[in-house]
Amino acid sequence: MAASRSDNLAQIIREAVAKGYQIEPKAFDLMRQISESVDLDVLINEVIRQKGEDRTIRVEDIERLVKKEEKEVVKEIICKIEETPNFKILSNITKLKTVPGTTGYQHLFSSRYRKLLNLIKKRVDSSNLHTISEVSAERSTRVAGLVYSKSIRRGSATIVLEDETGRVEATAFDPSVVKSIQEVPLDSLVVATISSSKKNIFVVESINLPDIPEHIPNTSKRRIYAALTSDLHVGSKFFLKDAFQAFIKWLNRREDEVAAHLRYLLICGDAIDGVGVYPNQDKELEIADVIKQITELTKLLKLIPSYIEIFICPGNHEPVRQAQPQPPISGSFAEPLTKLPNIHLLSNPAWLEVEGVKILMYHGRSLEDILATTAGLSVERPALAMKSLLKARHLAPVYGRRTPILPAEEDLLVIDEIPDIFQSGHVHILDSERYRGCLLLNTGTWQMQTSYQLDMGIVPTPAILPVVDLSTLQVLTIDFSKQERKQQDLERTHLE
Ligand code: D5M
Ligand code: FE
Ligand code: ZN
Repeated sequence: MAASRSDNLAQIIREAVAKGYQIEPKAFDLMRQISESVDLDVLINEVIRQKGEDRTIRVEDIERLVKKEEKEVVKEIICKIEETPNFKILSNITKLKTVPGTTGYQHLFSSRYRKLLNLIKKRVDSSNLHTISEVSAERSTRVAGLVYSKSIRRGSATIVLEDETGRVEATAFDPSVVKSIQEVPLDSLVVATISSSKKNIFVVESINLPDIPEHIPNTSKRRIYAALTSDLHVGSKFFLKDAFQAFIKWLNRREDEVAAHLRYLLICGDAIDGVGVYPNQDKELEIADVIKQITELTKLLKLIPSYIEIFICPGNHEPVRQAQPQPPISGSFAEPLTKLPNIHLLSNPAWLEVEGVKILMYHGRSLEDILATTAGLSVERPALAMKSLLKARHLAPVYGRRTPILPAEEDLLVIDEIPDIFQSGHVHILDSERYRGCLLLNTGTWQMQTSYQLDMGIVPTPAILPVVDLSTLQVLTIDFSKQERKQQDLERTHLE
């Protein structure tokens, strides 16, 4: 049987070629794959009959003419032929050399200092850099130091900088320098020029973060979409299962051009709600067992077409170490998920390259600390807090607040490369910002407002999915919270 089918296919191709037609390789591939379920003889004759000047038989010609009841199968095959995934996991932290206790933190901070100093030297004029012990009243001195503390007053700002040689306190009066001090995150590295005033106090003349240069982002050659999301909280009574299922249905129907060319789904932490994460959480759980939550998550993700590659990094609700960097979900917790070949479990943070586009995924726990310690930022615009992280070139600069950091030999939370897309979640508010060519996206949530968030005054934006066109890095959003769905250009809605 099989032999006669392939003979038949060869015969059809010979006939088409004899009539002066060429068959595009992808179309050939498609013909081969549908030869079992479609009457190719009739189909190709019809294609040829309808062809005009163009004598190449293409995938579109075949797709247009297959019978209605065969369209679904053919569409799925076309997706696979046309868009084999092209991704690389660049950094996935599975093992980390930890050093216990105070020594560990000393190592960590000296690693942070060295790594950030190397970055800042590329960006800021770092000639004549001195140590803090060399600051003197005689001349103006350039130093690199970690921000130990800062206090902002009306018309001035005082900062204490620290390096391995000591600390220095200096005050800024120039309004633009005062503003810069307001914006620098605590425990981040800065280069400052410090001089002495007549009143014998040190004055900050300038202050700079490592920052990023103007960046030309990488884009994919072909039009292909990635859905970036986070904070599903499967297992919570507040998880919007219906809306998430509407998203899955939309993916499967492939009715619009975005759904048809969507090949990646990135889940940036808090995929499940976990157990014992906050006091009295059990009262708000639909599923009170972590494995059962993961099984439910797997059930949902299994409904997503298998040609979509899914990447999941942990957040603060996942059953992994809370100190950052966090390893991927593993062991028995990972088991249900790893049964699906299109699921990739990543660390938090993780770097990946998708269709040539470099993406940094970080759940975003430290956003709480940045928001709490930096004037001028608010929870409604988490992408601006992400911008602060990017400028500081560190994912969790603020030490000793809510973000637990692992004491280790190397500080892996330094942002050593420039991402094309920087994704975070955690605050449950969809927001985007472009900074020097880099797209910053906080990807919202699928969880309704919880009682805790109500008390905190956090108003989430659930079930609105941002989708990135990887060929342009434009973002559109699809609102699954309503029956009537509307696609919108995310940045345009900001401006309205
Ligand atoms: O976090 C959901 C939201 O709640 C996010 O905006 C942060 C905020 N949140 C969570 N935990 C805390 C604590 N401990 N203090 C202040 N704000 C918090 P999720 O990680 O989904 O629970
Ligand atoms: Fe969350
Ligand atoms: Zn979170």
